Amino acid sequence: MDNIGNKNIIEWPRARLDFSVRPGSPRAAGCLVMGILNVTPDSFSDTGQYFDADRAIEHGLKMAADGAAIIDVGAESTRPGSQAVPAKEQIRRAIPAIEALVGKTDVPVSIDTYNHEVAKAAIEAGAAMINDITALGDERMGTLAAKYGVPVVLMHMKGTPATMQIEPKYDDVVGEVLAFLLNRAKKAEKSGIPKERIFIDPGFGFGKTVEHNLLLLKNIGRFVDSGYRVLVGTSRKAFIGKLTGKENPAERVFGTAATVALCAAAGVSIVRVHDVAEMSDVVKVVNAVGQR
Ligand code: HH2
Repeated sequence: MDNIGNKNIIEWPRARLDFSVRPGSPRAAGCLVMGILNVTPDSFSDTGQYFDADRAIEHGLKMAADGAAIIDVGAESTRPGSQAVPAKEQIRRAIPAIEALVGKTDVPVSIDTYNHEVAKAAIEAGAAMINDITALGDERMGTLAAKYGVPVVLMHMKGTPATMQIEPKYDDVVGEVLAFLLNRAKKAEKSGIPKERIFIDPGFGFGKTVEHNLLLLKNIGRFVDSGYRVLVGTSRKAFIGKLTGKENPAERVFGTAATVALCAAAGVSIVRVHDVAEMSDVVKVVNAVGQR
């Protein structure tokens, strides 16, 4: 990796992330866990469990206690076939949970949105990172991240959540997704976001068949080799259900663990998961092996 190779710690005005396997270790960079907090009535896995602000806050704090290095708050489901939620409603859902979590835990909070108004409100409420599934599809998002000095996650998606799973096609899924992400990452740098604050994410399940997801997972090392830090979100997704025969997302924990272990072993920096306690154990073991 160039530029970020020896930096196992990234710090910015609002927070810091330490990727060292052993704090202070100059050698190995390990994988961190991002916990998913969906303040939504209709997410594919949580299906409204944390729509109530108090329950969302309680769950966020539990994920922090279970080992999450970041809590990712989302106020709009982007499951296949879902419709967009207006910014005002996303703000109404997300801000109370963000404000409470920022006050009650040191674990940084990220906002999962592609809407710059929602991201701005979240940052003003104390969020420290932006997770954008459209990879700065709206350029105002890049300007915002640069202005506040917060890291961004740039994710690949083919189409929109409403249409993305209708026969997605690629000639070379790995090459095309990687080229798209590198292009967006360069744009992000041009808008003033330093390279070490950019994470790229292939977007598992976002306009991808089972075959596409498997090829991306098998070749995740190519994304790591790009020189940008990589974030991966496979947690409980449909392709894991198809491979294991588990229709209920809550039963996809072991399948998810396999993907998390593969990613951590390949040098992925962050895994975005529902099952924080379980996946923290997975990354602890893989990180310890990686340090040898
Ligand atoms: N996946 C989901 C949402 N946000 N962000 C990134 N960076 N990467 C992902 O893979 C990703 C994401 C979808 O999962 P979830 O939040 O559990 O479901 P829903 O969109 O139904 O709320």
